[in-house]
Amino acid sequence: MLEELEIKSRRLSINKSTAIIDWIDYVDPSITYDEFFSKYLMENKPCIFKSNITEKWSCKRQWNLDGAPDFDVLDILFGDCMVPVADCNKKYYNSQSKDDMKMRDYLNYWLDYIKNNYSNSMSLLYLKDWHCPRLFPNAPMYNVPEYFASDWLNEYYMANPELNDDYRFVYMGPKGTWTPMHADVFGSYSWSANIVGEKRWFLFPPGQEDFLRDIHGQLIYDATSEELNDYTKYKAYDKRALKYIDVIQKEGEIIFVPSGWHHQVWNIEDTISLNHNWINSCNIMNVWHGLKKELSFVMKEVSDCKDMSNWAEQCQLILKSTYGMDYSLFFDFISFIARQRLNMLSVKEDIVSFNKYKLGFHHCIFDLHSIKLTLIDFINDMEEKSIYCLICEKQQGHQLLNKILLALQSHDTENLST
Ligand SMILES: O=C(O)CCC(=O)C(=O)O
Ligand SMILES: [Fe+2]
Repeated sequence: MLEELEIKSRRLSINKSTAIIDWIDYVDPSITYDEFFSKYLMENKPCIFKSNITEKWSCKRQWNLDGAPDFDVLDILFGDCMVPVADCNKKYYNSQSKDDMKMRDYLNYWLDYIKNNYSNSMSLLYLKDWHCPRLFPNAPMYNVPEYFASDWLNEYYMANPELNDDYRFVYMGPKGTWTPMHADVFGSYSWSANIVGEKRWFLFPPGQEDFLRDIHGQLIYDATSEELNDYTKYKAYDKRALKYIDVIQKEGEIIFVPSGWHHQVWNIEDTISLNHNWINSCNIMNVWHGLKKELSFVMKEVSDCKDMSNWAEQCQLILKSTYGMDYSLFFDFISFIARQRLNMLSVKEDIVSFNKYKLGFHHCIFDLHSIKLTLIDFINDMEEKSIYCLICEKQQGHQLLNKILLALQSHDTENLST
């Protein structure tokens, strides 16, 4: 039996900026989906779910042995797999240098590192961004909690396996491994659950990262670095004005990281975590604005070649390779999500996420409403930049918009429209 993901019939608040807060709420998994939706997703506010939320997960039973990673089990399950590993002591541009290695070799390194008392004469290796759930679809691991189940990004990639991608990851590493300052891909949300161990998080409300940029606009790599006190380089840094959350996430807890919040993360114990990046009706506008901003940036960077006949195409290529998404992919993504919802209304086809949840009617309307607003802005932008024909065929954007408008109209959504 599928559980329904439903919200109250409500308005979408647009152009609402995130409040600057320096505290984080702890929430109990007795919170309703609708309450989480309005309090945290719509408000773009972080929170931590208490550890009973992961109590029944099979990976907790299997991978965690008395609060430490069960190395034997991990070796049996995944030993032969190639995994992406970052070297936390090697900076590569504004990230860590990464390589692939065999899981068995990684586990042996980890055991060796513990045996050597976490000696800093050894490398500090962190297995991260591993698409474990996609690579081992039959291994029972976890149930996505309902709060995170309206997940368009994974809905799109899981329904299109030929794209060979998704945003469901496993991270694991010894005490001391860390992730430098960043905001998540495409301005997505993330949720992260500790299966073993503890993490320390610095979370910066949107805009606060500007205090941490150097005179060239480059974001600091490590927010604890002494470099920030160099006024000639970090002129915007103001220790007393800077607002951020400094919190420890314990074993079993899940942290919700909102859209556009920069963060830096340390494993303060040997830690294994699971995380998803996700996009839905509440942050799709942020994602779109992020993409638009990035294209403007690319266009400015290569403005000296504007006379080239295929300049606009080249800009899209650069956007895809540096940002991971271009306008065509974005259009394909929102079109897919919209079509699923239009089908749900017209031919009553269920939208099922993570084999467990089915989208409720009001949720579906809310989703379509947010796609409508995004699509209007997207079409305007393509027309302004004279790239409509480059991104979609004929009147594809307008046709989709019309279908959405008609569907919303026929489902009597007067009270929802802005
Ligand atoms: O756990 C980490 O090291 C980083 C996780 C992260 O950045 C995220 O979940 O968004
Ligand atoms: Fe992140």
